[in-house]
Amino acid sequence: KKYNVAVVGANGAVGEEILRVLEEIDFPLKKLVPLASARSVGKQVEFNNESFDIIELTHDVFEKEEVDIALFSAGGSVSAEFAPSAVAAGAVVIDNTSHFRMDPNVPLVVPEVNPHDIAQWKETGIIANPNCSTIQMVQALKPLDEAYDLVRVDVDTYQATSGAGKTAMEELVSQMQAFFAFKLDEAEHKAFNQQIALNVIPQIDVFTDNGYTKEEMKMVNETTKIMHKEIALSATCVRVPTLRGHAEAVTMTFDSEINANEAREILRKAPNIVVLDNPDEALYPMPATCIDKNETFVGRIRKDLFSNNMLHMFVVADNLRVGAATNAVRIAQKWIEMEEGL
Ligand code: 11C
Repeated sequence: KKYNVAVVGANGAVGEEILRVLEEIDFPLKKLVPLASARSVGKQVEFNNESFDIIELTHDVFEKEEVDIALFSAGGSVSAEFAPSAVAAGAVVIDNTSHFRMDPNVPLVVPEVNPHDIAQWKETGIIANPNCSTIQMVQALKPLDEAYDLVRVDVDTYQATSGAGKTAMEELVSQMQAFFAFKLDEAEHKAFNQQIALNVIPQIDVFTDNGYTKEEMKMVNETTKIMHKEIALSATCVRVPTLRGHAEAVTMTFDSEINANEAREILRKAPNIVVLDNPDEALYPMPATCIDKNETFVGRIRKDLFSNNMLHMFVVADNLRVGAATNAVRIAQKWIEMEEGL
């Protein structure tokens, strides 16, 4: 069977990446339906070397285009308003925004971690895609949890500007240009509340009452939901002046003693994980080496100096791919497998 697939926000940073992933893999696509707001009508997106006109996102477009699978990536308020129309038209919605993630009736899925949760889609018609920084982390945590029983995670992130969308990437580039013109002090910032060029900002999204940001609390709450386990987790999320690729320094505490070599082998065998870990050759993951890749890269795997139950690692993935587009498409593939009883 082949499927009509709508991409909502088709010309956004994540939407464009969804098109690239659909091109690269053998997806049973009947028709692509690129949707965006009225502002984008008149623009085109490229798919398989063809230009497709963007179609305006309306409540009845899903029925009219006979959409089977709707991948939403145009912001929480757009999902809130239009996902119910897609569901009413008979489509399954795979939502990239945070809007439905913590709804107990909506599954929150990373296919390498909790694929069976997809079956819950029937309750609402919606499957939520987690936050980018959560996805790459839980992919690496899951196999280690199975081996050693994870009890606590402390994570510091180094998140690229593309996490905040295309305008945020442009803001970094224009501030760098201003720097080379000796005008950085006059450069504007809108996407971030501080200068991002030649800086790091220890704030992503707004602060909540407990002193942690929303981004940090997403990592706490989403990890618990995806892993079906209360894991003590503390995050410090930091925006850095890169364009793509989120990096994370992750410290894990387990209920049993760990062995770093064994942990490295466990990660080597884990799905969609690539271990890059050879200090002698300065081999470790970095944002520059993960761009356009669909795998999550792990390195700097080492035991804690003071505790036998603690392990450290550095995890890097393309936030627009693994952290958004690739995960959404993998959910769609799993959903198809389940629907077709494969
Ligand atoms: C960032 N993680 O890097 C955010 C972007 O909940 O889907 C993703 C926000 C989300 O800014």
